[in-house]
Amino acid sequence: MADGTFNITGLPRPADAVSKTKKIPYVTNLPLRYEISAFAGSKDKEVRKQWTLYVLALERFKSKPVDEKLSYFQVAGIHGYPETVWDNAPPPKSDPVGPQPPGGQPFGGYCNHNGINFPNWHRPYMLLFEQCIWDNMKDVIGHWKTKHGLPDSEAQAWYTAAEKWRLPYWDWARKQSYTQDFAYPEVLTQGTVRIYPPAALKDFYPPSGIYANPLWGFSNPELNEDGDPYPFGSMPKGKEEWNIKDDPVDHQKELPDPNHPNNDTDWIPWSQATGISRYGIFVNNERTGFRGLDGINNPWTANNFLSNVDLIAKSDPNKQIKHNPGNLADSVNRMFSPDYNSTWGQFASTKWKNEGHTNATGYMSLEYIHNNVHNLTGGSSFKTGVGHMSDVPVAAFDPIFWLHHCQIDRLLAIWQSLYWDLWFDQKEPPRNPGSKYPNVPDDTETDFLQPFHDKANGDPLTDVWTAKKARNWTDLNYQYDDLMALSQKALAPDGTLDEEKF
Ligand code: TYR
Repeated sequence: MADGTFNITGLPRPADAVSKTKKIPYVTNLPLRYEISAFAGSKDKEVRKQWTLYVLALERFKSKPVDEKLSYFQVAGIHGYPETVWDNAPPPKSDPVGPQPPGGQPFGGYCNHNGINFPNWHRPYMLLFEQCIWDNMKDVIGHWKTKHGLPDSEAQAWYTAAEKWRLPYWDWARKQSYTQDFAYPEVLTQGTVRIYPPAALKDFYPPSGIYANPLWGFSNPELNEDGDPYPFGSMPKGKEEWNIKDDPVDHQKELPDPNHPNNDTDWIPWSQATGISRYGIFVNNERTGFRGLDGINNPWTANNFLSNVDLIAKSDPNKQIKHNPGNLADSVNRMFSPDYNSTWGQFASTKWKNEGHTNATGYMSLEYIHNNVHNLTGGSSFKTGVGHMSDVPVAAFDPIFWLHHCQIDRLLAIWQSLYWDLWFDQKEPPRNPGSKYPNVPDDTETDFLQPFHDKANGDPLTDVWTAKKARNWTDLNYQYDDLMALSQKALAPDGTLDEEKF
């Protein structure tokens, strides 16, 4: 049908992968999604190849022009701004105008928030990103072969490494060894990284292996005649439809808590930014202007916030946490506890809480913890520095977004391993008596998760991923590095499946 849909497939399954699925997904020999610090710091030769390819592929992906469908800019742009059509899907939602009632999603773009498909929409989104990086890895190796004469035999070892690569995650609920506390991954504090390109190509790379860190930021790939990036809101002639606008922050103005850190400004000048910032944007005196719009990182400020648990409670606009929330690890622990969450709706999204489905303990949903980490990672106050990660319409332009959301997908997979049957299990309960919240119907597992297509050249309206299609992550040919161990509890000592445990 219609011209061209992009097929989001999941990367290929290795020939030696064996499915032992009974009920809970269990497939042996699937390639692993690693924690970023283990990935970046590995001494294993094959993993070093993967790391090198990842760095070079991410750099290549980020430099693609904004009018290319498979550019970093457009893939990140699916989430919110510039609110343009992607892959022939129906147009995304526009920014709502004026004060918004609670419930539903107060943002434009394709992303799903405050709905029970929040974790499921982001699953094919990660798959698309993984596939884009992987395609760029292959291009890097192809380039080495054709332009730099890398021998076929050597290229083959690199292709093999690429086949087994999967997206890394940032486990922000684990203390980082370099600070002994909750913090950015160490590699996010460094402007440079070490890579290990083929020895035959050593003349083309710095001899030290020291290379610009593509996780450090993202600036507009559209460059002016001096080679400097245009502001995201002033794309060159012919590319204006990709302009990024300012966020009027109307949704944040409606927050009931006047002390919410986002309430100290009425707009964020994203159009003027030439690159993403982390705790980097400040208001000059009298609000005559802003500084830090050219991509400024303050990782040590971020680390201060991430390790300060009180902030989670303070930045809670809806008072979802009634008791001391503990630190990030405690939050995750409670999220997985049946005392806090006993249905899919409670676990998956802020929506249930926002619409008045309270339980005795109060609870922290995956989305709620995720929101806090977004704000803590990017910075959401002009007093201490604002960053893209804290604002939904632009968050995905920051490369750390993909590490954070891979972690969200991992937490989803852990929930599924623990409570496979708690999946769209709840009947929508009646709203609390007197609830002022509108009765927005819950998402379903067959809702189309646009704009993610599951067929090449398919029907852009119907060949679309759904929660149901993406439920079993092992069908998408990845496993999390520490989830095999969890699944292995179901294996008998001789390695066969312990039927009793399913
Ligand atoms: N700003 C949002 C809040 O305060 C959190 C958030 C930020 C959620 C970026 C998603 C996102 O992409 O709730």
